[in-house]
Amino acid sequence: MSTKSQILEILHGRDAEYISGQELASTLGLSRNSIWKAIGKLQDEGFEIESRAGVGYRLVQKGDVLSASCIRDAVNIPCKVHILDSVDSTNNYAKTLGDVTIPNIIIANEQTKGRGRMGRSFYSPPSKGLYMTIAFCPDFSLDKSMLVTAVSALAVCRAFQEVTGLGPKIKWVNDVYLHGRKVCGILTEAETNFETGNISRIIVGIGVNCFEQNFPEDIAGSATYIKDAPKDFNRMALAASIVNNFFDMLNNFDKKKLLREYRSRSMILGQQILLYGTSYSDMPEHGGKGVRARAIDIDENGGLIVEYMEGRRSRQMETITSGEVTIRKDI
Ligand code: BT5
Repeated sequence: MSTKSQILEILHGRDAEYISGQELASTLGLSRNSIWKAIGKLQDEGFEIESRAGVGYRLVQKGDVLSASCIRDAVNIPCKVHILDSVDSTNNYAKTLGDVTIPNIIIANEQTKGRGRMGRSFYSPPSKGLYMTIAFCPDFSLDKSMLVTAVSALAVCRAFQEVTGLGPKIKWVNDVYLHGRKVCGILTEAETNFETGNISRIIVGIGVNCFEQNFPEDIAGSATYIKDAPKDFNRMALAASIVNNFFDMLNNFDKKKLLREYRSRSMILGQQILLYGTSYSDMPEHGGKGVRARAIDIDENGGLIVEYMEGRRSRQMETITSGEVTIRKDI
């Protein structure tokens, strides 16, 4: 954990009480000058830290601090929490960790190379979103692993409901939408043990736009943030709720119930859609035109059952397990 994160964590834990520079310095084994510099950086980043000569420092507004101990306290399972100021990608970081026999939760204030699926990027500016990875060793079958992305999307929806009162929708397979725009993307990755053929580690990356209002041009028309959140909304509460809901669903796995909820949260079922493949030229951003189809149902492994509406497979049904879907706007 960086000095800044450690200081924030200590100040956060002290509520609004002052703590002297000397105490911070000896707790962290640093010089008072290093503490002073780190506090200055935090103030530049917008944290309201008051400093009073001869008394010390205090966090005026608890606001949106990311604190490992607070998250650990709010999470219902034993886990290890890593808070990072900045990282290329929390999913990449998760892959460098040794032992994840207890789940590891990695949260960064910023990602410099946030990743989406199929080589795409995920815009992750500092202090504006929740960029989190849950890394764990699954003790379950492949069957259940196939539904991890669906479980993650549902965990995000439930957490939104709990923390903000908002009811987002899921766009198959891994996007969460608010008011018709993307507010969250999920990237699920797995590492396999080649000797046993089992999945040795599951890495679930979740990116939520919390406060960003000025998106880059390419996503300005399709992305959104949590506009109508309560005043005391903060990323830690959302993170803890996502983690709790995620493990609650996996530990009390009820496939039927889960799929029922997934279907009820789906924004595409019954809709006319365009279906894109996963090869470079099929992707919409590279000129792929997509195939017209109707979204019929979600199958028991989380696959999307579609009925084609054009081409040689017109009127035929198929279950899609990967790819990209958009809702048709031309009808
Ligand atoms: C995703 O991929 O949406 C998965 C995003 C996963 C992000 C998390 S953050 C923590 C963890 N660490 C990582 O490095 N990644 C995970 P996909 O469905 O392929 O969508 C990517 C597309 O969404 C991009 O090509 C853009 O069009 C759009 N996009 C990028 N950034 C966005 C944002 N912040 N909000 C909404 N849309 C965005």
